[in-house]
Amino acid sequence: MSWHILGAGSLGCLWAVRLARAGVPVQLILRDPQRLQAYQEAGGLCLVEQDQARLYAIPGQTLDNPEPIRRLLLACKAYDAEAAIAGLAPRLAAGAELVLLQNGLGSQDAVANLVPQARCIYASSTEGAFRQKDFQVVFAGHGHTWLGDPLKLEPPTWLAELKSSGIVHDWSLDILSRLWRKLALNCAINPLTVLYDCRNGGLREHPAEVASLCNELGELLQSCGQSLAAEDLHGEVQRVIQATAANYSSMHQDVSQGRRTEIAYLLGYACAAAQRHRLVLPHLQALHSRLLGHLHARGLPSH
Ligand code: NAD
Ligand code: KPL
Repeated sequence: MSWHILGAGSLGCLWAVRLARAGVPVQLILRDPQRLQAYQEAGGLCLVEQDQARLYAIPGQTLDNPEPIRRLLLACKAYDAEAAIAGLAPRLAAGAELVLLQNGLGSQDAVANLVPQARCIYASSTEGAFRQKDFQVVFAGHGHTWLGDPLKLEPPTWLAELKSSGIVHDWSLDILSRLWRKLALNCAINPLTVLYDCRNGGLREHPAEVASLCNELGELLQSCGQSLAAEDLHGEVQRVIQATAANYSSMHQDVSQGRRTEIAYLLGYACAAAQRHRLVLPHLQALHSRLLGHLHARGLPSH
């Protein structure tokens, strides 16, 4: 059975290439005929691994191609997910399965609500890839992907295909806990790196601020029924800061390159959840306001 992959960006390319070279049929979905033409002129997807670039001529098609979709990897940013699925919904076959690769929280439920006929599998990934130019992606960091379905514990039949493709993964029986934990880590680290314009390691100069944020995020996780995700959050944040000290966070990279951030699905989502639970989290809320101001001053969207 064929995989359709929407989003010829970093993670979309990384998945497409690995599936295709393991012999799994893949179709890449491009936004419109102009993008499809540009893709065809490029001759396919180029993946750079260990400084070696290789071109993979994976077939492409546009969003409005009539072919039914049974397995879809949604590999766009969280803020594009709902619109992308709205465009594809008429193509989803009965019993279609979707893998949602978006970081943060909020977009997955929005997508699942739009397509109740499909099975939505949520993913959380620590793999790293970036686009060097259109249709050329660098595999920058090996990592792990957790997949899970908040509504159904049974794993899908195609996990073996991921294994044979070298996509290191585990089936998670509590994917929401994984996504909340990652969201909390990202909220404790990424916005501060933007505001202090520093690498992750620069946050070692601001231990009190990091600790206050971790306390409040822990309180939020507890109130949201995510006590497992709250366990030793501060300890893990400190370990991540140490282990990734030389790196710029993904949000720092987005802002410094003038790209839209996923703030609404990270800190925005956390602050909205706090409000729903009537929690007063002054450090988290102040951080959100400062970050919104920072984005506004640079002409970047706040959603
Ligand atoms: P990206 O911006 O590199 O790629 C997204 C692609 O989707 C773009 O090419 C965009 O044009 C395309 N797209 C958006 N809407 C579309 C539509 N309607 N039709 C067709 N194409 C459409 O993004 P990415 O870095 O691959 O990130 C995807 C998600 O994975 C994000 O939520 C990100 O936070 C998460 N993530 C990324 C990495 C990484 O290393 N890149 C790691 C972990 C998690
Ligand atoms: O995931 C990250 C990111 O930069 O988005 C880390 C390295 C964990 C920092 O929050």
